[in-house]
Amino acid sequence: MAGKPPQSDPVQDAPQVAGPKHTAAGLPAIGHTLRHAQQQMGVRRTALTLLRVNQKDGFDCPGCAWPEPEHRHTAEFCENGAKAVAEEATLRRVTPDFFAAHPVSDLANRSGYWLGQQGRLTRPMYLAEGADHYEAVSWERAFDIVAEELTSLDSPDEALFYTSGRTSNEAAFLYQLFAREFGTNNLPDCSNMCHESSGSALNETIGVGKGSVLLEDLYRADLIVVAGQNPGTNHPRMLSALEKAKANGAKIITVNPLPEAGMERFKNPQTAQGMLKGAALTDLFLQIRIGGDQALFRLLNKLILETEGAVDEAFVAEHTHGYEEFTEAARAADWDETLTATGLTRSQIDEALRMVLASERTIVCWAMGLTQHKHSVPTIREVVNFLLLRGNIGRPGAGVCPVRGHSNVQGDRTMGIFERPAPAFLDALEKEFGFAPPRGHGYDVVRAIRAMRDDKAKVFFAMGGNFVSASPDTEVTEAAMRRARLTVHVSTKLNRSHAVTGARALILPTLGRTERDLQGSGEQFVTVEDSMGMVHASRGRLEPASEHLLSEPAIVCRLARRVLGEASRTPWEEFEKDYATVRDRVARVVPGFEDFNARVANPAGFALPHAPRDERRFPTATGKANFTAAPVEYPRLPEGRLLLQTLRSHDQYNTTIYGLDDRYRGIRNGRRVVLVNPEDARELGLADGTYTDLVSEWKDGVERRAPGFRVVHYPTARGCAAAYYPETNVLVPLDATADTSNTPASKSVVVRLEQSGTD
Ligand SMILES: Nc1nc2c(c(=O)[nH]1)N[C@H]1C(S)=C(S)[C@@H](COP(=O)(O)OP(=O)(O)OC[C@H]3O[C@@H](n4cnc5c(=O)[nH]c(N)nc54)[C@H](O)[C@@H]3O)O[C@H]1N2
Ligand SMILES: Nc1nc2c(c(=O)[nH]1)N[C@H]1C(S)=C(S)[C@@H](COP(=O)(O)OP(=O)(O)OC[C@H]3O[C@@H](n4cnc5c(=O)[nH]c(N)nc54)[C@H](O)[C@@H]3O)O[C@H]1N2
Ligand SMILES: [Mo]
Repeated sequence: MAGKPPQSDPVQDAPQVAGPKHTAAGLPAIGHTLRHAQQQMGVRRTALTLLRVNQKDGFDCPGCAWPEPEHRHTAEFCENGAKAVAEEATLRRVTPDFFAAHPVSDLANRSGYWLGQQGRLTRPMYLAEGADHYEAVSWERAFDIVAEELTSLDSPDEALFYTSGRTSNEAAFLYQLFAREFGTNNLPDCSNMCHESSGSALNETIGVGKGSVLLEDLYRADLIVVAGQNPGTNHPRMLSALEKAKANGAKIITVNPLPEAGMERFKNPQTAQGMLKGAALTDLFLQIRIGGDQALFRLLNKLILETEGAVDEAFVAEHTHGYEEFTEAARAADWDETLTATGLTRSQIDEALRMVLASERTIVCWAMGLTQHKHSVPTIREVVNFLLLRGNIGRPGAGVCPVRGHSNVQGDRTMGIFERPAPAFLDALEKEFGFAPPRGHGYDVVRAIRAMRDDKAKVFFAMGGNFVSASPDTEVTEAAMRRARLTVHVSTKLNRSHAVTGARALILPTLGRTERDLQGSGEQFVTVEDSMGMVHASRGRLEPASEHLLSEPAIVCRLARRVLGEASRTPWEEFEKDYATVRDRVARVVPGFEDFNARVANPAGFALPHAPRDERRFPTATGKANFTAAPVEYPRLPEGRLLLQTLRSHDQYNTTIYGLDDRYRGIRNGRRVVLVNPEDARELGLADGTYTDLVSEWKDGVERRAPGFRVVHYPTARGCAAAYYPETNVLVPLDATADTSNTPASKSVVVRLEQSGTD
């Protein structure tokens, strides 16, 4: 008996299913782009705005962190970039009248989609203790409220300063400076939930927590492995780069439990030929079981070791450490166990090996499919082992390529948004600004939630993002947020974090990337760093959504003056007036930013130094690139259970829902779907179209339930299931995190499917 979807969601969630598509982008994508953009912005504004995305004198696309090609087309059409822009440049507005009409209790019952559709925030809004309506307040009053709460804490460590990844370098630098002058390293950020595992693994093994390839390297590679990533939806411009790499002779191996449209076929909307034919990007598709990647790479490493002449011995001898221990572990890799862990066949792995051995220059790209598991850090370390074996780091056309998410998430970390800052960074801050920064480690996202839950943190301040929806274990997180004294969100759009609040709450509306930023010294630009460590300027041109908006740097500077007062010797007023003065300080504090202002004047921007890439120097504890030898792990499933990954549809940007379709996966008009392999579904007795509850099972014995998901028979790997985030965050236990990086394991949740209404 099929149950019914819950009626509580005001959005009519009635999924229709047509089966997966094989081709991504092309003309239909352009059509969708324009339709979506015009609904939000109108025709004229659409044309003017989209023409400025990623142009030399324009703004950086607020979508993903994929780098710009050197020769930028006018409007390099990217459907999802355009949606991100339209979402921000929309003409819809949320005014004080809106809040008068909608009490918070009402907002808390709305879907994230509905909240986002209301438009741009226009005024600072305050929710007083016990009140049910936000009311407009002046900026002065808003800063007074934050100051009142911050200065009455028993310790600065009772405050949390979260950052999402759209924040510019300038705002991020000021924000961490303020938090540290205030006295805490509690700077959790979205990266904790995202590529933290990559940073942890790369820092330890190659000494730099960032990718080691530039765009040119992709064009020169012989082999590109794309593992745990869905570029057709999340990094569409990457497909053009892969297409170019292929034209230059590269082969591509895709490792994914799902066949994802863009990797199968890609129609490049920039070229007439690409439009007509569409290229198959993937040469070998390894449809892996969720969490099987470490086992796969371990076995490939064993096979490389067993092949005469396959190891780059000169590189290994000169540049690496830990080879003996690693080879011992790798030689013990077992075929049978690997086939079980990966669900692959022997001939597929043999074929992969042939391609690996035929390649002199190999790049491995990855995203959330590798970073959000319990054993993510050892998995990424195994990828590093794989590349080191054949000397594939610090050589043109080769290297590690973690593909970042938010457009400036990498830059924010470079600017010091980190709960565990390096002592050298704090020394530099101390020297430049003449205060003693706190030295103890702060809370990351998961620890911040626990701290609020346990009343150890009482003020939550967010520079962007949507903390309650993005975080794991929604019910736990929401209860934790509600315990706070004050929650503050610097935001462009309304989201659930504005409705699930502390005793008091503030919404501080801010300028987006697309908007003109006028300060005392004139029009400002900001800077961002992409996934490949290129830094460049971003300049908004649109009229701000409201005359009451302040820029993120201005908000931080005014707040800092109000909270820190005379005690701070930092020239906050000057920083607010002229962002170039902020960049002058960054230049003196952050290595690689020497002459920042002069260099960023070059429209192409500049590359940050990367010792392993540039000079095969590995600034690790051993002074060499480290091989590692962790035991192989993979998820083991109890009978009748599936391993659920929580992922993005084609119509969302993280917690921002653009629409209810996932075109490439053939799903329309609904998000409460769970994709299940037809064989598994048959064994579980779940016909396509059945409504089920997803129930997550974790060792704490707590039952976490997401009701009313329509089963969709879908060609995912056996034993695996997929459903969208954030609807399924309720299923991810707070304590289920990656070892070392503490990233929520949102790609490996053990679930059982119960027919809705049966129990
Ligand atoms: N349009 C759009 N663009 C975005 C975003 C967005 O929401 N919308 N989000 C941005 C952000 S913050 C990020 S971090 C990135 C996210 O970019 P992605 O990492 O591409 O995002 P996900 O949707 O989480 O997709 C995870 C992919 O990994 C695969 N996968 C899952 N588990 C495994 C596994 O165990 N092994 C392997 N090999 N594969 C696995 C899934 O099938 C899926 O293809 O995109 C950024 N860009
Ligand atoms: N289950 C599960 N959970 C996940 C993931 C997953 O794959 N599965 N992915 C994780 C990942 S990779 C990430 S990065 C996090 C994302 O976590 P967050 O970064 O916290 O979430 P977003 O949805 O990107 O934030 C959207 C909000 O940011 C605000 N915003 C947009 N632009 C701006 C701006 O320019 N300035 C300011 N101040 N605010 C702005 C808007 O108000 C909008 O509502 O979620 C994580 N959570
Ligand atoms: Mo992310």
